[in-house]
Amino acid sequence: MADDCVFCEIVAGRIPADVVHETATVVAFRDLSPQAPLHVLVVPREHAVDAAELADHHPDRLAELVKVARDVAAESGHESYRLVFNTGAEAGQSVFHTHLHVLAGRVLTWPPG
Ligand code: DGP
Repeated sequence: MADDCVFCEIVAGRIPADVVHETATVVAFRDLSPQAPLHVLVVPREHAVDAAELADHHPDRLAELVKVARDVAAESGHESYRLVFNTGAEAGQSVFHTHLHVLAGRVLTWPPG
């Protein structure tokens, strides 16, 4: 657990969140600022600053994030969904605890902004 990490606090249950799916190693909860009808963040319980660090230390966890994302989308009735890891401040990362965005429920354009 890292000091001053909001997602570590959510995983620990010290900050409330709308949790939609949990496993022994992963938690999925609704984004505070949804950008689509379904916008969920899937996070590992252990702290890693980004997806690459998680891949270095817990490569199996990356696959679990994707599988939970698929299950969350399916549970909401979505076959199509977008998965995003913003990595680094210039790419839009604002919380430095690995999180996979799951977006669905509207037409998603490309390229992203
Ligand atoms: P990113 O910009 O890729 O680091 O995404 C961080 C997301 O986290 C952003 O969409 C807003 C969301 N967020 C930040 N703080 C909280 C919080 O306390 N609770 C929830 N549910 N989401 C949060």
